[in-house]
Amino acid sequence: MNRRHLRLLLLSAVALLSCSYWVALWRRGPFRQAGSDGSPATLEDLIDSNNASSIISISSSVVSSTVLPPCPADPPGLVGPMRVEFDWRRTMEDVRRGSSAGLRDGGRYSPPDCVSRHKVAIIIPFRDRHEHLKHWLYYLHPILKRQQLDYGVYVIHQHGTTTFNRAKLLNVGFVEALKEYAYDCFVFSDVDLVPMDDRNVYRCHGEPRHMASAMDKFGFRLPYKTYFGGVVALTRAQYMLINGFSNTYWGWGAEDDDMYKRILRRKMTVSRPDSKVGMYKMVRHTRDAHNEENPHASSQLSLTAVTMDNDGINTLKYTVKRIDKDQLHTMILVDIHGPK
Ligand SMILES: [Mn+2]
Repeated sequence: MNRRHLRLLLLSAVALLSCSYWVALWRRGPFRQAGSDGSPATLEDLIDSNNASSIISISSSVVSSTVLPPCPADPPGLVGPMRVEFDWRRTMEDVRRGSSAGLRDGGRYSPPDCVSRHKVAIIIPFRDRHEHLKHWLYYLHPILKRQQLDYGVYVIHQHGTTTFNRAKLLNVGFVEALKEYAYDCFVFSDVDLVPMDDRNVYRCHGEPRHMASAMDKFGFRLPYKTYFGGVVALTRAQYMLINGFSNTYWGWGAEDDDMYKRILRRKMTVSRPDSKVGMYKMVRHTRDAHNEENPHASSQLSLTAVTMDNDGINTLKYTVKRIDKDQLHTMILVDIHGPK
């Protein structure tokens, strides 16, 4: 069998797999998750070995026939509880030295020795918090690598000085990340939150995940039972089911409560790590300028059920001003058309 035959054989196998995947998806309905209804998780394994980039790598590296195995379900290199100190003498050079190994341009990474089970875009809403971003990058890149994720870091930088809109920036990040790669999971994280236990894996689950379940500023527990702030993870399908997040919460507060209400409204629940694994340390800071408390929050929040279908990913409008690819992250400067 010569090289061309082998290639043909491999390509047809891949085509067959992708056909059966779409048929299986069609039979399940658009928003069902593999495995969540008790069925075997083999569909997810198929999806992992079935994306565009692995097709390319199979056909181009067939001579050496080094097809990577899937990564283990439990990443073997995790260390558990970690000490987190925000050392103000830390420089960006320290961060690059400690964190850039194995990273591709734009803060992209995939494990060198196995095919990750999770394609994760990490979306960080941002304005004028470079000091915090430095700490975040310093701690998170090594953690995310140990977690064997196929990931990218997207910093969504709100242009101008109009009122901050966290949830709308997260919507922008979702769309912009998908333009680059077929991510299946999205972790939406504040820039000042660093996990204190790497068993809190930055991946998605069968239900939307609230990851920051024990922040230091709330005494390492939830401030209230329905809290959904700080760091959350949703699959692409979960996110689409709730029409993304609201675009209309200008200023501080309640946009995360709106997310929670959307999730309940779509008959999903929220899962969380326990209060040990879910521990987070927040960089101490004062309230930012141009992020005053949203005076309309409570009236907006009382209307989520009626507004959510017409306020979200289907009504999102913004203008990208520039995209910068650093080795540690992709920075997207965006005009989100704030109120005058
Ligand atoms: Mn904060």
